[in-house]
Amino acid sequence: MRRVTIVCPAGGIGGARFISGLLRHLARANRQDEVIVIANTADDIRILGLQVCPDLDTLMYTLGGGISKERGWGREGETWQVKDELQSYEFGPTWFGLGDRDLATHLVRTSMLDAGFTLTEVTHALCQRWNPGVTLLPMSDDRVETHVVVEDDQGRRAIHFQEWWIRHRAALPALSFPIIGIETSRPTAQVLTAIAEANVILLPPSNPVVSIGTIMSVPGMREALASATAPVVGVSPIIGGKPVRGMADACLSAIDVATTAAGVAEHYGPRTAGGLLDAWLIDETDAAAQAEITALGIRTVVQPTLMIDDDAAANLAAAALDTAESLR
Ligand code: FO1
Repeated sequence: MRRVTIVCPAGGIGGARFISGLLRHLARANRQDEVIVIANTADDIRILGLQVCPDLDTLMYTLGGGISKERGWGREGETWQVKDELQSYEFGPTWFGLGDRDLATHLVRTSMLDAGFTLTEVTHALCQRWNPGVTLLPMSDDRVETHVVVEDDQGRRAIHFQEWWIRHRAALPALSFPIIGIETSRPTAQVLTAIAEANVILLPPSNPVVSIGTIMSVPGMREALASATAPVVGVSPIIGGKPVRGMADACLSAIDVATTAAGVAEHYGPRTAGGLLDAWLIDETDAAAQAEITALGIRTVVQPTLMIDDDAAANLAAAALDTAESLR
């Protein structure tokens, strides 16, 4: 079988689990295909002088075997000496957990960025150690940051996405998600080439607003996807009206999108009308929505989408890949 190039725009935890399942499926089927991951970087935060890239690191650690399975982010076997020492100094945002092992990644990244390397070059260098089994590309080398406009007894203000996500557990109602720097950002040349040369494009069940949404907000990205020859198949991150993990519901309600498999499909839109999707995988729980989504012009496949274990993730990825290949 000819080598297939599979491109996955992805966020952190959900994206990493799906892509890990995809690699497992390809290995199981003894296929030598190439997987290129376009990672969201709008979650990034500069903290204590260090550039932290949560989605890039979650993908790199998960696919490279270093992830904390319990947390879904950060390193297995992590220690927190530096964090405790900072707390003793009452210094820095104590709500952001920087582990001792994880800090080394941020020190290497920040030093290389300060030396003038691009985030793409830095990510490539870090992956020399982790060997994630994919080509891991930041969506852009330009600095972009998702902030959240909230309103509470302190009045209306914008806080960094990570503060909203971690410190407030997304419980502060979000009024909007301004992405600082997005207007002047651009996809990297490597990202545009990957999309143009892809045979298949898969959208994992990542957060549709602050992961897939931010990737697609980079000027030129949606156009690149629209003009790609590859079919685009997405997986619903919503099952039975609830996000599988994380707090996508808080994000979706903030942009007036229904927290349903159909709502997200409509938000992404059919490719035939300038949207993202050729096909959409929904869980059996949401089978009743199949006709409604198909009527949008999006091929809809009912398939278990809960990645309860590695095999479930591999089966889901296989179904998405098979659906895409049936559309080629
Ligand atoms: N998530 C938390 O819930 N608490 C944390 O203290 C935390 C620290 C952290 C440090 C580095 C990193 O790469 C990720 C971290 N995350 C933490 C997860 C992160 O907020 C999320 O993975 C994404 O940004 C949301 O998709």
